[in-house]
Amino acid sequence: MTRPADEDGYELWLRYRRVADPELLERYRRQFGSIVLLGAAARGGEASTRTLAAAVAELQAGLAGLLGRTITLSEDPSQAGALVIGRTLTPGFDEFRLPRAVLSNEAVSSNEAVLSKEAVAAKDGTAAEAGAPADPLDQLGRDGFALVTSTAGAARTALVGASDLGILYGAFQLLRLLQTGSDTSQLRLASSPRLGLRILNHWDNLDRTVERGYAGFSLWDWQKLPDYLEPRYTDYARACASVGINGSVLTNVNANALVLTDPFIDKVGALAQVFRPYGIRVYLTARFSSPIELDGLATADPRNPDVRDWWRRRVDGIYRRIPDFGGFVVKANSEGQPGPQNYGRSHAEGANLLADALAEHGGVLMWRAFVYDHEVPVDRAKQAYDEFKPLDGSFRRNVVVQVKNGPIDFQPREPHHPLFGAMPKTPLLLELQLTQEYLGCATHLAYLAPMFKECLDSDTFAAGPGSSVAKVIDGSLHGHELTGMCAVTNIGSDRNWCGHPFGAANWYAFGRLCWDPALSSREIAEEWLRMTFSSDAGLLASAAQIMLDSREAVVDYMTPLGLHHQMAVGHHYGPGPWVSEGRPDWTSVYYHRADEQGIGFDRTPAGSNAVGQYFEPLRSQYSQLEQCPESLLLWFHHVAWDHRLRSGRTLWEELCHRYQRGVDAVRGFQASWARVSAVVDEARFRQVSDFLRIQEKEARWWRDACVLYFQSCSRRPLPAGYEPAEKSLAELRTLRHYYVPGIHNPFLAQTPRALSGTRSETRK
Ligand code: GCW
Repeated sequence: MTRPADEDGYELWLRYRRVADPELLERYRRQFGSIVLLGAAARGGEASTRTLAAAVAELQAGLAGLLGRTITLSEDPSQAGALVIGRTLTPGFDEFRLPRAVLSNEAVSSNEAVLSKEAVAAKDGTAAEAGAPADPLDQLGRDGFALVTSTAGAARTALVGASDLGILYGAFQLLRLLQTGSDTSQLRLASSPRLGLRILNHWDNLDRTVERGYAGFSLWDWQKLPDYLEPRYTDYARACASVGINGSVLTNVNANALVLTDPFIDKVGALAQVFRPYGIRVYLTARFSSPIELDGLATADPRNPDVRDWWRRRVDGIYRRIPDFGGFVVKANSEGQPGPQNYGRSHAEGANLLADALAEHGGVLMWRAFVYDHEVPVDRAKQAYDEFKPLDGSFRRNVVVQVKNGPIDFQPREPHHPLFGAMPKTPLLLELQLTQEYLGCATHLAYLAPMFKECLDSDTFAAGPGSSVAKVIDGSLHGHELTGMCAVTNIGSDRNWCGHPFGAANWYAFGRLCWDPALSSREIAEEWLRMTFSSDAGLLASAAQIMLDSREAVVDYMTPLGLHHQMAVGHHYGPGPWVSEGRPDWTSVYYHRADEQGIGFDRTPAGSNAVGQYFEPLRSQYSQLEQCPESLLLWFHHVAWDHRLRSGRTLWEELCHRYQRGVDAVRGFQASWARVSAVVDEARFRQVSDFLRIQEKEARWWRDACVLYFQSCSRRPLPAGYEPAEKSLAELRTLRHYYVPGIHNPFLAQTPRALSGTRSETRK
């Protein structure tokens, strides 16, 4: 077998290479010979809307690649091999009707689109009174689709969408089935997204730097917008739509008010125009002090009538230019950002100010719960809950509170955020981070679906057992219509989009999980691998296992047993367990609390009592040393070095063991990856190999820095078999990093000589 030709990763998972298996190719060719648009979908034989045109173009390009032949538009739906496309209830679909039994199966009902009126009516049993059509396809919700093979007449396939966007999503699903070599001969598939808001957050600055971005610069070329539209914008939209993503927040939550001015809104409008056919709305971050900064108002106090008026006028102006503008995300009174508390007002008052301005246009306001104040002398992990829980019920209907997966900050492992389940009257949006700020930036292979699933599947016990985070955010637990999930992207101007050739798997997994949080990490990994590399059995076995083990490996070599926030200051690149200067909750010692007796943050009732923010039985389970999951041990407990763990090892021995295990896991990835060299093109193979080498080196760096530092507290010998460190603790502590992207690096402004005296920095 010849090695595949080099690829640069630009095509992501939409490569559409020819189906390799000759029999399958033949079957697919027979099944998909022409495309027929039915009813309103067609206008003079052509797609009637830009969204349908995008669906047809994607199908034509995809099928041409996969099947190696041109698929033309035809007008004869009875012809064998027709792919018949239309909206639900279009005459002509009779032969494709799904039997009721199929439509009421698990797959469909668990996928109800929460925002759709039809789905809600069907769930309430009010469908008949509401006058909803009896056709079960109409229960697909706004974005749903069905793919069905004919049961009478010539062999054909129907792609039925609840809307044009549903058809586009169905087109991508059909292509995915072919790309993954699935059996399409008896299709009875109906699907719709479980979450309404499926949003990417770009932390992109207006100068095109990207906060915590490790894959180049921002995609948005503000200088050339709105006149020049890079083809890449369309490819971004295609990739997002292919996994159901329907929103893009273009700018950093550490916001610049300038983006709200007309010249920028024109640029934003040009992007919205490109994204619109793909069902992607644009959102912006709104800086709370904008009325002062842009128009010289004396205040940004939400109770001030001029301020209210300012926001209303500004929002009206945005909607005049972008009628389907999605809304705002706001980071307020957090890490130096302005907010309502500057005026003694609550987060709810701040959020409602902007929500009111957006409401009449149907806009959504996403208010972040990522707040903590170093003046407040309580455990940082408790602050968001303390601040937001009392506000439950005081937000406007178009507000969602955006909550990170865990209570600190996107660490390799955190327990779920205690706000999930604790605000029954407020829709909560789960915020994840795809960019690997705390998981090795773009050079470490870390497939994050297992981490996302860990949070989604966590039981909050808010309404008894079975109250998972997924049920909180899909609205089913507390009956909300606004539902969703968002993620800080890892996308940049790098040719392969995400820096690491495996980075795009996290983008892909995020979209797939928004669509269906019940998908497994393995299913998603295998889909992505088949589409991104190939369906070679050896590749799938090796690479899927690497992916599935990768996040746990990072946890092991960075922050095992519930440790957290141990990275270097500012850029967060590499270890810094010794960091102790500056504001306490930006230091590592604040979190690990290592001393001669032991290590870990006591969050039991005897300590900060953060456990008190969880529902029973979690509260008791986390409080008791013997019952607390070992993976979160040092998150909740300060544990003696000689305490015995389930392995029979002492805590000190187990800690060393896990650090070493993390390094060994990466070496295992290197060996597994080496085995796939024949079936992966050389360019991508080599990049992954090189990056794994970097990862192995940096895993050792993490291990040595942490173990040697903690040894200076534990004063215990290294367990037998532990690999000796290459550098001393003193050497490791003096390493300086000038090269880390993703932040304005304070070191770059200084010469090494000036730096020799530098011991603390101002950023966390
Ligand atoms: O993860 C932290 C990052 C900050 C970021 C902040 C946030 C945009 O270190 O760079 O700021 O979270 O989520 O607001």
